[in-house]
Amino acid sequence: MKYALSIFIISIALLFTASAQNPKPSQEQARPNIILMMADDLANEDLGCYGSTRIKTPHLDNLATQGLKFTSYYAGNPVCSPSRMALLSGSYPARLGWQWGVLGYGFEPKTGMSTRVYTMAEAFRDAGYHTAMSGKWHIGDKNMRPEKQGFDSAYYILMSNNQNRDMYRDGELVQKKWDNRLLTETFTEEVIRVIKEDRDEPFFIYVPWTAPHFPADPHPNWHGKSGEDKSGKYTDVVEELDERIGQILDALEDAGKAENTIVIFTSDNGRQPGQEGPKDEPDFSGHKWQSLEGGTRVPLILRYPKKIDAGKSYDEIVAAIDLFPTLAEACDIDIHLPKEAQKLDGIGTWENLQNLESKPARDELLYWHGKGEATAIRVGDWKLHFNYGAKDPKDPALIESPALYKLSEDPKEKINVAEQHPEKVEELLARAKELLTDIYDHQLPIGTWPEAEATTPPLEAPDVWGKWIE
Ligand SMILES: [Ca+2]
Repeated sequence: MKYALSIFIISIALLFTASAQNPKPSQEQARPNIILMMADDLANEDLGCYGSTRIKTPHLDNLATQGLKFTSYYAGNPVCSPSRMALLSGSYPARLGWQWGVLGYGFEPKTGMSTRVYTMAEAFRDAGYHTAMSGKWHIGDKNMRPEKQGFDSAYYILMSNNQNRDMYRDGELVQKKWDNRLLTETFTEEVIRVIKEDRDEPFFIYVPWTAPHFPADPHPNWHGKSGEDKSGKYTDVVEELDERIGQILDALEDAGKAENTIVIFTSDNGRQPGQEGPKDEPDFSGHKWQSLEGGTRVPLILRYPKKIDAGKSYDEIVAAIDLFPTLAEACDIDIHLPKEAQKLDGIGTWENLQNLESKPARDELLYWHGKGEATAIRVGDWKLHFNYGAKDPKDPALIESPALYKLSEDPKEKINVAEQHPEKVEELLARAKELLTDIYDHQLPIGTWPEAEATTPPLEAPDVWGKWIE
């Protein structure tokens, strides 16, 4: 007994000595913080570093010179709600029961992303991170709000800035009838508040901006500032967004946290049709709601001074679904998916980003338009539209047979080479069917409100793979 007591006392003494010798890790030693920012409906042609000559985005251009600029990054879907589901779940939205549209438009409002989904925020929270969000949610109300999906603190609007006027903090209504002109400012203030907090644990901040989603209502300090006439409001809104991002980066610097923070900026889908923006020639055909490249191929900039070389470009395929496993790898987090959770489609690509010459982790991707089944697949440089053409089911220009494009030579998808490459068509169709069969076999039902009937049964096979796959 006396011996055991001595051992106990010695152990306690050693424990205290050890903790005195190993104070809490400084920001330099700790796991990296994350700031994951995502604009709403912002396209490549809106940023100077992606070729805009009309909109001035010096802070994002500077971020690109300090970090890595992606040229083949794909948002999770060409419309808001499923794009966000993909980002936070690491899975194709069809795997989570999504069928079409955005919450409040085509997507039944009493449904959303199931709480069975193990989100990126939950993984970071479970790994000891402080998780925060500031911005637009749009993937479920009631039991599917951010505070139920892994965020320790959440300051948000529930749907798009044209759909609702209430602001929430951690589930409590804190403002009715907010001013659309001030949203970017108020979400910025919240991000800076979290950055300044004195915490032992690292942070993961998700910032889904409402800008530049329509209506474009410039902040009073920016209204008319760009000097653009017809497209002026849109330009003013994007230029304010750039300036706010500069303020966030300054706050990081002032807090001494810039070196050890992974900063990401991206968009949830391409340009809104009809949104009056400057007329720089876009890199790609198509826009929001379409599976042409312009629907989902959007900017992504990643800065992490400690591990990622500055001023380079990464041209291999990376998708929104990859960010969950990739950021987990970057932060040394093992993702422990609960048994009832989703199957991940994302592929960790952190090694590739540190060694740009390495074999890419991903070389294929499925595409959806915003209104229904899967429509296309990319494998390497080839893209096959196999369902409803590139647009939507009501479009008069429906393709009558699968259409094949070689993206390096034809990024605007103008020259269908299916007849010249029938073997490629067969190969990509077969691969699409394989991937879609797996999605059909391993899907979660869509989430529903507590009192709501589960209105959407799991998808049937034709819902998932559509017209050209038998
Ligand atoms: Ca959007």
